[in-house]
Amino acid sequence: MTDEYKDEAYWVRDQVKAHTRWFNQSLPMIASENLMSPMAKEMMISDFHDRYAEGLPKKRYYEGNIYVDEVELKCLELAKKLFRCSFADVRPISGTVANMAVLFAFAKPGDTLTTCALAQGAHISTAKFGAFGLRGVNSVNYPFNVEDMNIDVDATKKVLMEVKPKVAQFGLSVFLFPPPLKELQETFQEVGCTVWYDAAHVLGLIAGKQFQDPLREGVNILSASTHKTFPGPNHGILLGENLDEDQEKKLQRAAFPGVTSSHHLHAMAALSITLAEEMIFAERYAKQVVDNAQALGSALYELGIGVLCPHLNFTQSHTLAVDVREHEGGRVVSKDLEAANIICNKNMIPGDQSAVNPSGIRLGVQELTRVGMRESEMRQVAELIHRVAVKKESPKDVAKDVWELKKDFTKVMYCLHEGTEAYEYKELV
Ligand code: DSN
Repeated sequence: MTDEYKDEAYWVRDQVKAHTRWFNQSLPMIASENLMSPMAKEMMISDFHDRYAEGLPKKRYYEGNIYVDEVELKCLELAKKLFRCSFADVRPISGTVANMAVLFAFAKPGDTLTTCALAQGAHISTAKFGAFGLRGVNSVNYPFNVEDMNIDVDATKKVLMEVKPKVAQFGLSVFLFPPPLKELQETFQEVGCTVWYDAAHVLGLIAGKQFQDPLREGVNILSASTHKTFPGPNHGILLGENLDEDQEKKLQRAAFPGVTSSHHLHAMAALSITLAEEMIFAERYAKQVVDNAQALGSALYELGIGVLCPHLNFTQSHTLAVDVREHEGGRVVSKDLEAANIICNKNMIPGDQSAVNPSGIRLGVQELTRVGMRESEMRQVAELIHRVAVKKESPKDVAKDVWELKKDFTKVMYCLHEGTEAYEYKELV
């Protein structure tokens, strides 16, 4: 019996090792993932993982938090510096948990919020069956211009004036272009709503002064996960600007004890390190991410693949939305790409009714950029995708060429200890 469970423990470890080897050989292109720096990763197996901290630094319920408090205070200081804002809370343990905290703090059941629709790329937490629904709020969707994959400004002004939302929420999971916050700012003021921006996908771009600067464009509260374009731990963050004391307290109370008891201290330490690293590397990294996404968009488009928004240079972020309905649709194409070790996801694109059988795929270049790829590699990536998706070559054959390309890009860049192997499993001896 003892041996049986010992074998199972080792079996699990073997699966993780096999996964790690696979990703080393692959082109990971899921738009919501990234690689942590070696120093940040080290924090994930530190003793911080095994401890508890409830409340705010220096006001904890438990003892034993002397060093934890110092790290969390540093984390808050770095977050406020990097994002140039007056409020930060780093206790939400994920992006969705951060969103739940905002909902608890700023909306009551029955309140009306405005947001984008799921079919237009909104995050699942804004859905009736997600965090919005759980909080019992009513949501009204912004009119969306599918040609430009963005909110229609004039029609949205009318909707805001009509429904007078308590909170106007922005942010997408297929986040190609900045929402027109500046253009809507006057209307926000007239309506008197709180403006909330879910920056999960674009946090690293904002840190690197790309995409847009929501906290300078009328946003009061920014929530995010910290592991997409921002290359930190799987964790959450809340940032705020122009909040009064009462609003800040409400957010803090929502973070604890509202949606967490102890937060994840190892991840908070990893976040602190990533924030410091991003002070040094964010601008260079974020610029290359956007350049790479546009280069990949244009290479795919030249190969005849239906990347959305060619008239807008395809994207201003890390993400491309690609219509593959002519090539058997998103479900088939994403599976075939996976078999060729190109990892992406099927995705709804405007006009789709079915999330399980959509016409599109979503591609993100932030991880390929993180391992040092640039525009010339993006052209090679486009050819590999074309061979699988359009020419229907055997994925196994293409996988060999995927490895030919990837083998020179397995080290993590744009961080301290740059050049460390990125996909390494360190075994106990
Ligand atoms: N659903 C994740 C994504 O965009 O992939 C974000 O939580």
